Amino acid sequence: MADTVKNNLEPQLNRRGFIKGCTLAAAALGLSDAMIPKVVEAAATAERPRVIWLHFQECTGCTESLLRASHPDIGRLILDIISLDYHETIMAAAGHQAEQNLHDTVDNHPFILVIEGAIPTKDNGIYCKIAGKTAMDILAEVAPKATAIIAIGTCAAFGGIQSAAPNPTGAVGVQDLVSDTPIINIPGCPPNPISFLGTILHYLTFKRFPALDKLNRPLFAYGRRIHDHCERRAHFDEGRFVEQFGDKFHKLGYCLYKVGCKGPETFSNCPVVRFNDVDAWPVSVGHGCIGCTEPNFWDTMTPFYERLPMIKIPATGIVASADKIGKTILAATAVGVGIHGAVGIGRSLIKGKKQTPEA
Ligand code: FSX
Ligand code: SF4
Ligand code: F3S
Repeated sequence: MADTVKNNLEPQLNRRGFIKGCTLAAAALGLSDAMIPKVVEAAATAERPRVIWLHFQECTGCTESLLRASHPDIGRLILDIISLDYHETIMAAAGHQAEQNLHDTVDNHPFILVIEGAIPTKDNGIYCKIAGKTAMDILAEVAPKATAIIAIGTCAAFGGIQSAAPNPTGAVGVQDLVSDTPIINIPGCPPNPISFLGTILHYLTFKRFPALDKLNRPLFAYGRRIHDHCERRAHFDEGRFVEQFGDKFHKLGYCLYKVGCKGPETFSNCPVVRFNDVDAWPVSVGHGCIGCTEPNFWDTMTPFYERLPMIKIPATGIVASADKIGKTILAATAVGVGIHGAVGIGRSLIKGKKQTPEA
């Protein structure tokens, strides 16, 4: 059996890249510089956890962004610190040999299960089959034997685009079908690779998974709203908005709220960790956040280019349309601003189904 999936990606990281990747992940985890040697040591010396990676209903963007990112240190580091025993996209094995690899690990070793993609449940799950079995059956067979499940991407976490109305295949996220195995959700469509890497490195360094929110998302990556650490926030607070894409306010870098930014309702670290080696994120390049880390965002965050309808100022009871946002109304309070969409995204944050290991 292959200890690690043979693949045709780039060669292993050199020492400099290894340390750089660990340092980036440690920063994303919110660890102090003093902890970096401990993270590096854990990554270098720990027994590599076996990982089974299953693909169901998805676009494979999660894998592509993770392993072929324009930040090669991150993708290579992930492959260096885990033993990837089964991964349909990059493994060289095929057919019966691939199935044998899967069953050898599942039946004989502890392993972390990574799920990418939603699971269709309608008509007994016939809309996604691999090796003659439905995704539902494969999940039911493999999930109970896993140490923990990492649901990578919004599809695996919450159903994603497959579950958007009218959800023709009855697609759901992993946590709707699995109840007895700890689940860590790493949503995003696709998610930032650093959030996955940080989760694995936390597990290697501290022997436990990071603390989670009520939606089973690691708090280090999903603990704060986009809006609360956005570089355009000063424009929002001063009532300076882009009115339409391409206008003079867009060129001046004003707030994108009126052209649909869902940052006020979205929990993610995008403005801080940014993406790839170009150090950009959607809002920094002039596009609003579409809320891709939140459950049901294809339904609840659309239309993507229309603003959230109402703004509430906590402690004052003031609720106003975006047109009235500005110095005058914000001067009424020093406690901050909450945005409330018509669809109750905020409410969904208190409806988590289960808790998994805490830090
Ligand atoms: Fe889903 Fe992953 Fe969106 Fe795609 O494969 S989270 S469709 S970008 O990337 O599962
Ligand atoms: Fe940033 Fe969007 Fe909030 Fe404006 S509405 S400050 S662009 S997150
Ligand atoms: Fe997604 Fe919004 Fe970040 S769209 S990538 S959560 S900025």
